[in-house]
Amino acid sequence: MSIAPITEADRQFYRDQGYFIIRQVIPAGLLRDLRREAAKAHDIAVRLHGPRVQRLAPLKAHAGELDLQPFRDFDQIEGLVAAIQTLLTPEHTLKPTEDACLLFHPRERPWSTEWHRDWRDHVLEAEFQAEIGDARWQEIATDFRLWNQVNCPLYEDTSTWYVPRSFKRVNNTPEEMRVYASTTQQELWDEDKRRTDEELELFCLRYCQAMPGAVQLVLNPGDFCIYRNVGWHLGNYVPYRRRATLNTHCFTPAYAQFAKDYEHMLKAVPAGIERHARLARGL
Ligand SMILES: O=C(O)CCC(=O)C(=O)O
Repeated sequence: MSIAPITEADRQFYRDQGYFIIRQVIPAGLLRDLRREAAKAHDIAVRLHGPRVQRLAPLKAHAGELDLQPFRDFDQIEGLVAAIQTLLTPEHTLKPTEDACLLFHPRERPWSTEWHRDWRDHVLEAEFQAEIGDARWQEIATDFRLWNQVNCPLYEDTSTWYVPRSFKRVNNTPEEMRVYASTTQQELWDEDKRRTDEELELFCLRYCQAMPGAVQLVLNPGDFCIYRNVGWHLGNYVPYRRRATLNTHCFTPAYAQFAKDYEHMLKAVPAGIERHARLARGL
């Protein structure tokens, strides 16, 4: 099995839309081994954080119970790094998968994350304006050395929704903000069971569909979807749709430097989306 060559049209698509799917990168034998370890990882995550846990990270923290070899083999898939470098830049590498995480379906009850744009939505506005500001953010958000998140599912996965091109905009549209503000993470999580499971499922789905221009990503086993995570996105989950999806990153030294330089700003936010995401992970 070989990975289809990346074309100039593919590069343009990613730069314009903010997402691209490299189809079927995982060979069958490796897919079998990853699925086996992912099933164990899900059991560990549920044991540690409960039946609605979203993720287990980093995988290597569970080396005692997981066989990490399939995740290391994933890093070495023939032609994968070359495809990433053609799509992005020659300085990109794949973050070691044992440092990354797996995303799971809930074993009980549907739920959804809020619509969010990573990083930008996780810092305080006043600090953001003082330290970065809109003009610099425009450069940062469209710097292709940064913000290349990956979802690579082991089973068909339609959980992720994305708003193409939104990563390029510093300011959200009023309609986007109206949808964002139409609910809260508490309501989408519904811990106190105000809705039946079906009501909650449809409520979350309506919230996904309400976002102008949003597309539901349809990923098949082994599809490697790269998306600019500073664009609007969310994850919407139901217990009947089995999910084990590698969630990782195409990495550069510039990204490591950015994370180091601005780490203090992320820590400044005690509430908001990031806190809810941690709650969902049981952390
Ligand atoms: O589940 C997904 O695909 C997206 C998850 C996400 O965006 C988050 O947890 O912040």
